[in-house]
Amino acid sequence: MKRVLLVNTNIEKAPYPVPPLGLCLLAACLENRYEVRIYDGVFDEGRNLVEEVLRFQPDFIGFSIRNIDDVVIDRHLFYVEGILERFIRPVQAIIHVPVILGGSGFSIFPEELMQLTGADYGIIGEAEQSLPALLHCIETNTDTEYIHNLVTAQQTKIRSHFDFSYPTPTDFRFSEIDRRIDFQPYLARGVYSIQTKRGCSHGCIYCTYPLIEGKRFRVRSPEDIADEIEQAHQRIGNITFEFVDSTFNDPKGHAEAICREIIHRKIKVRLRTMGINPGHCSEELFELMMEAGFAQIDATPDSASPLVLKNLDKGFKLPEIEKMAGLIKKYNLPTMWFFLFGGPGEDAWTFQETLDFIDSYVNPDDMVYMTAGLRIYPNTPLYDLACWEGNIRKEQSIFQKPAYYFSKALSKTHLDQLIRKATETRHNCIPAIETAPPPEMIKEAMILRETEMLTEPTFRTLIRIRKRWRSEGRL
Ligand code: B12
Ligand code: SF4
Repeated sequence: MKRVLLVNTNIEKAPYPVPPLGLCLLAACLENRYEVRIYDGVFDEGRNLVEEVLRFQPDFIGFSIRNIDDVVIDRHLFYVEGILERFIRPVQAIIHVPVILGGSGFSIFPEELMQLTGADYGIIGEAEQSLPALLHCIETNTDTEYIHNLVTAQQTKIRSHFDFSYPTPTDFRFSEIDRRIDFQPYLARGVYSIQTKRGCSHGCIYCTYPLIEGKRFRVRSPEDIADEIEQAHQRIGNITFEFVDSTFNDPKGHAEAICREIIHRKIKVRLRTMGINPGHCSEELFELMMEAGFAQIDATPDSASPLVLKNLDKGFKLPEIEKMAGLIKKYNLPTMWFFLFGGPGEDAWTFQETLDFIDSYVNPDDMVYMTAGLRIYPNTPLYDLACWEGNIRKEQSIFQKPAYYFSKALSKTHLDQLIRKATETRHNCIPAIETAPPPEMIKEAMILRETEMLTEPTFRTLIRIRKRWRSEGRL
């Protein structure tokens, strides 16, 4: 049996360490035909990778590139240099086997990463079918031309030629993350990631998700999802299960069906999810989510200004966000809100519209992250708009030096001032750059949680400490 080593090059541990779900799913697809091993770089950070390669002697090596940068304009962490230094270069120096790239970051910037790394192959988007097909072609020395979304060192095709429609149903397997990597370090701060579908058929102008996962929803059955959660829960015990879908409650009825299956089986787990679409929120959804075990959600309306929502092409309107906020309050479901300021048409007035919404509708116990500027990604409508408005030039690279979109009517400086002022007077509102609280605050939160045996999400404990520090003049 030939050997495949899959390397997770992500060492980011904020806001918390995320296990390499995609690599585990690929390992599940390959393991019948290959001896597969995953090297997880999150905690080891590349220190023992060379040793692992020498021991395992792989025939193929796949590197997963998840994050390119942190999307925080005033901090700008560029991860790629570290990925080259810690992972790719040391391996290329000791072994000459086909090197394959993939992952969500890679899927956004394939040409740049192929050139920079000198990799032999890359697969854009999901790879459950393409990766086994590629390995087979390499082994049998047959033509790779028909492999879905493949790039090669010789032919880093123009991205617009790629197909994001994914016509065939996805071959969803159980990731069994805890069996494939050392899951111990994740038990303290981590989560068990679950994907219930792929793709997003909405068209928010800045968003890369439809480019990475495809432009239509492809869902798993609720039974399959519940099976996966049930089995992982039996193996691991107390861990939070987190849904990593683009939006959890899309398409309509999907989230409700998953909750019903979990309730029906009496699975007692702690759940949380990113992306709740205000468009599909109902009393029934919230009731089911509470009963199924949701302990936290992320609400990402981006704006509460009717004009900006329309210009971002969010596909929902202010009354739907107000309804969602009402349900969040009614069910007291801990929520992290995310607002993205500076989009097309944003000005001081629209900024105030969103602030008014926060003041009137958001539970003050919930966290609100305020981001200034929208990261411009290739192949998005925002990219075209930014070129047209002269914000960026077509020949300009936005890979290593990311470009951010700011509305013509509100400069970055002015927007920063508005955000600073808004966050100074609201203890639960935080500028995006401060996503990691000061270490002393985290320490205090941990002590408080332990002594008072708190089970609320940590952000709620942090909000209370922030409020106190503010009143004591420590913040
Ligand atoms: C869920 C998510 C989060 C969650 C993670 C929760 C969790 N439990 O995992 C949270 C909110 C915490 C988060 C945080 C961050 N995220 Co995030 N996140 C995502 C999201 C939506 C899905 C990731 C995921 O799990 N996908 C499901 C798995 C199954 O897919 P996958 O890993 O991509 O794997 C498939 C393919 O990519 C491929 N593949 C993967 N590896 C390999 C390797 C080889 C060799 C091959 C051939 C193929 C291959 O095959 C796999 C199976 O089909 C993506 C966007 C997206 N739609 O991809 C952004 C995304 C990855 N995040 C992004 C960023 C920037 C971040 C943060 C840095 C933001 C911040 N400043 O906090 C942090 C970093 C956190 C960390 N510790 O790394 C960016 C990265 C792009 C960039 N600019 O760098 C993305 C792409 C979103 C975007 N802006 O476009 N994130
Ligand atoms: S709904 Fe979310 S995932 Fe879908 S396009 Fe809009 S921002 Fe992206």
